[in-house]
Amino acid sequence: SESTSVNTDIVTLTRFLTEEQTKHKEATGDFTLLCHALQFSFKAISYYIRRATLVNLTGLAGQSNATGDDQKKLDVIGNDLFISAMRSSGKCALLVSEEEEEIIFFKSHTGARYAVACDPIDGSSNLDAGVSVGTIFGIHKLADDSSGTKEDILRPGTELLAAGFTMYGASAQLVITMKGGTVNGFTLDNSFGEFILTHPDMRIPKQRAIYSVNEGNSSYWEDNTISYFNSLKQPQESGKPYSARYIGSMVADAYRTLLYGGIFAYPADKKSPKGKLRILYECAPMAMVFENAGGQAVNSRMERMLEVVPESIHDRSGIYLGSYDEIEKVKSFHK
Ligand code: P6P
Repeated sequence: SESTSVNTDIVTLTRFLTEEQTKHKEATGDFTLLCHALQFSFKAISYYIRRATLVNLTGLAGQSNATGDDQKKLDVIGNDLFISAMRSSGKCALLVSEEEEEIIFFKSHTGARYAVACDPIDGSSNLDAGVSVGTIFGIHKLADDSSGTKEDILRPGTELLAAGFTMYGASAQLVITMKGGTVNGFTLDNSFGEFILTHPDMRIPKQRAIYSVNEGNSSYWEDNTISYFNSLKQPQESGKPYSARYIGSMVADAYRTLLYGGIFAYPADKKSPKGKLRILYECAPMAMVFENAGGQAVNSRMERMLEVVPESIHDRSGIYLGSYDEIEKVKSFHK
């Protein structure tokens, strides 16, 4: 009979997390349970994002959906789903969400040792255009003597236990990395309802002539920022200038940069001196993923992004994120 090569050794995220746990003999299993709640929230958000266009969520709510703006109610649904998943896990002591002005403390979770930061639906302004959006997350462990305070989350990215994102594109792609670990990509298989390991040990190419920045801000850029991007537009040793690729959804721009190489940037400028992107749930989690994949991430002062300490839970930073050699090139323009 014709042998059909069936992969019977399917690594689901559930199995991956269980195997990860066995690497830590002191593990209680709490982190694993927290990650199961995380993966549930990604599946639920993915489901609602796909349905939003079909059932016109706001329409069914009896509200006239005159403009795409109503579509952004998915921000609220995504946020509610995430909070609910963290609450029901019982393992999250506190949660910072892009959608919540204040920290959410789960007081009933006595014994919970984790602090989570997330942007439930990053890039939501693109939702009605059908552009890929995503959920970005970072997980910190509480200080040993703490029962969960703001100080537990206002930590540098070097202390993150895990970080990653899920991009809701043609399929839901989860990229996750643990402290000191590799970067692994999972694809949601809707027939199983499981995230399947499709991109083990992701490594970003050392260099690639692709740059990703909103040129619409260039009149606000500092001189060294202008010089750097202008240099990319000149023919390189290859004889060709860099290609420009900008989607305007960080998760989509970051995922392409991770796979193809190149550089993504949202520089601090005269209009936004502290930058636009948020440290806790955009810059730091992405910086951890890119460093663990062999890339780099720095702020507009060329400081290592993971060493930046946020001053407040919604603190912002300029960011350059990408291939190792591409960040070295940025640094050469910021001496
Ligand atoms: P701009 C989306 O609103 C977001 O927070 C990121 O996902 C994205 O990279 C950035 O802002 C886009 O900002 O100013 O280029 O529209």
